Amino acid sequence: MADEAELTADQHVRYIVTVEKVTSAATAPFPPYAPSTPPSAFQRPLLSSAQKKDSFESLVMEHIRLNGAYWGLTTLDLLHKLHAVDAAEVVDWIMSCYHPESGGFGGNVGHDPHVLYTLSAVQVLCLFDRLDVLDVDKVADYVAGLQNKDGSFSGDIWGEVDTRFSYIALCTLSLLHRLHKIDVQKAVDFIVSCKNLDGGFGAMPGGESHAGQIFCCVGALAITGSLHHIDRDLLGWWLCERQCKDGGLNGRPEKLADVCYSWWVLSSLVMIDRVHWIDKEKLTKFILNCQDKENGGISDRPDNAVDIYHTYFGIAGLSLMEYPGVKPLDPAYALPLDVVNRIFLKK
Ligand code: GRG
Repeated sequence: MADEAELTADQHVRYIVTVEKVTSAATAPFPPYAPSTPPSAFQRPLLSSAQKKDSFESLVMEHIRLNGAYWGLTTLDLLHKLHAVDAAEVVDWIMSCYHPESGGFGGNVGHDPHVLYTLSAVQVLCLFDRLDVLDVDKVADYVAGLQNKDGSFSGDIWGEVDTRFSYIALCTLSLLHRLHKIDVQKAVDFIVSCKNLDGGFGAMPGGESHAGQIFCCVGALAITGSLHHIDRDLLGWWLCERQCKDGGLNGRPEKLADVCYSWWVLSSLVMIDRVHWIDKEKLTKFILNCQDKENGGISDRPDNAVDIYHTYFGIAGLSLMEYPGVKPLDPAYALPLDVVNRIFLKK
């Protein structure tokens, strides 16, 4: 059975479009920053079923709706189906999550700003080539203002520090061509201070190596041209040991495989040029076996419930393994390569 598995792309597109509409219907009806714009079709319930609006997925996505938009829309683009949504409506909705006073974006309409959602907003605008709607310096100042004296970044005004936020800040500022607004050397020094003896990286100095944090640190070092701080063989060995007997990848030793690590681990391996150390055929089969072939979507492990996060990272993993019909993704910016090229060639 595993040998015959194929990517059921059409079903995934249908699933994503449905989730996008259902979860957007669950958002607040009157966005505070767009008084002159009536609620768009992207914000209106497009499915008549009230049950759908109260679906488990739409409820758990409520506070991270902007992340969900990034996962779903990037997947559509990877599958050459970004035109399945109305770009103007999406951009309107993204901007209804913007806080003009701070320059940051919230996870949903009326939610507090945080760098996590600010990067997703910028990434989605990049997908649609609509960075022109932003006050770029205001957004960049918001992100730059979160850098701490030691070079680390907080996620928002409440001050939590994590290498995730270092990556997010560097990625956002680079996409906006505003890296000069921060102390890049200090940002790099902080990331290097989170490197462990096993070659991996944690959330802060002394934190356990974890594939998600490794992606963030390797991505941040790639964006700043600082990959020379990495022992590629040592880290490559730790990362390729993440492949389990079932072919899937885990995030750290003794843990179960999960489709999302197909992205966190593989993208890191691509950036340090060690992706050939993974058994791609076994990993491809693992991902394909996590599909709901009838209703679309991909789950963390075979036979579990699908969600938009695992659907994106499963297809992102296939993209990094050059699966036919899936666009190539940039491993550092987590955006389709053509989008990244457009941003940096345009300047
Ligand atoms: C633009 C792709 C992109 C990312 C933005 C938010 C972020 C930057 C990166 C998150 C990196 C990260 C920490 C990913 C790991 C997510 C995850 C599955 C955590 C689960 O951790 P545990 O301990 O699970 O619950 P394990 O698998 O270790 O049992």
